[in-house]
Amino acid sequence: MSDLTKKVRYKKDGNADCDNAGNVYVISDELWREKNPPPPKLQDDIKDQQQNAPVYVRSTKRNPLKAFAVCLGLLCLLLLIAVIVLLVLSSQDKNNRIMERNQLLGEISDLTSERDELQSSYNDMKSLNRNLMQKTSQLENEKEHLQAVNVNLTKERDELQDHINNKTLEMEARIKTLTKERDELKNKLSDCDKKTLDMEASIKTLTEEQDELKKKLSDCEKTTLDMEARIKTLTEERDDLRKRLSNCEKATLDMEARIKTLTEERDELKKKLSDFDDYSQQGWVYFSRSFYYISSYRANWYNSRYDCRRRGADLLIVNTKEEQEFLNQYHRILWIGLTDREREGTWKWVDGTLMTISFWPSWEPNNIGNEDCLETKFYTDEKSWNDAKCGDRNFWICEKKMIP
Ligand SMILES: [Ca+2]
Ligand SMILES: [Ca+2]
Ligand SMILES: [Ca+2]
Repeated sequence: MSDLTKKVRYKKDGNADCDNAGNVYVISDELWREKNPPPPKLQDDIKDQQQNAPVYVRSTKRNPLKAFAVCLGLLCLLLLIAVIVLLVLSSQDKNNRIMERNQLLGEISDLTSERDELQSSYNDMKSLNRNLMQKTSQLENEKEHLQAVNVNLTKERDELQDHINNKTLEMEARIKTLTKERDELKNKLSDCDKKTLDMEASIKTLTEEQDELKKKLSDCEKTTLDMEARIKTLTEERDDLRKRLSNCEKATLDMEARIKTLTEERDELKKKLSDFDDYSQQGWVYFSRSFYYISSYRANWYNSRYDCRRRGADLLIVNTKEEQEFLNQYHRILWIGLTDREREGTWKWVDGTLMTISFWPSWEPNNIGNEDCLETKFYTDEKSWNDAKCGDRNFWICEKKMIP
């Protein structure tokens, strides 16, 4: 078998064409069958196949050209197999030896190159080994350092783990607290939402009330403006009425004062009228706003004045030339109300006023024997006055001034 395989490989390596290669496999199969006959069952099958062959012969007989071509091919195949067998048989030994030598040389060359490669690899391995040793030493140092670091890290890890555990507990407690607070906040938020809704409703209600109040306020302001205008008008009317009232009151007061004055004047006139009646009935004479009374007997100046005062009057005071002429009409020596008893030469009327108008004759007053009271001794002349002694007895004339 191995020989046959070699033969076949040689043919493949010898650049034989594909048809020849197929023939080689057929020949090798036949040769293999010669050395290894099939079992009886298989031989029977082959015989059966050979017995079934006439089926194809019978079919070729139906096509003469095809049968001829098959026969020709078979003949060529047989010839080619014979040539190849001869060539193989003649050059097989020589080629085998050359091939074996070449194979040996190639193997030697391969081994040499493999040795060189192994040597190089060995050197590389040695270098690598040194490097590995150094690396190992470094790695051991690093390992020790890493172990120390590992210890520290383990310690730190434990501490961190404890810290984490503590923190975890704290965080859990805090989370619990926060959860509780969150629930409370949720409840508060819910209450707040409810309150917010209530407040929104309240705000809406208040807004509506505010709008309503604004409207009322606007109406009120309008009403207020109207009222203010009306108040202004009423105030003006009031001021006018006050002014009129003030004027009226003033006029009333004036009228009252005037009425009072008139009443007083009326009462005074009534009294005067009554006095007129009384003085007229008592024999008094009216002249130029005064009543005059002439005594019916004689008396000194003092008693004469006393009598006048008793009658509600006083001795006559000469105020005008007309009154002096009226006085002289009686053609009597009469006491009148002029005296210098208080200070000699200073003549005063009985009402205390100084003498301003006088009707002395050129030789009077002479004050002979201390003459201090005035009498109308020279009644026939306008200048009828004479100073006489107050104790002398004369008629006298009283004056009651009725109208100032
Ligand atoms: Ca008089
Ligand atoms: Ca005198
Ligand atoms: Ca005299």
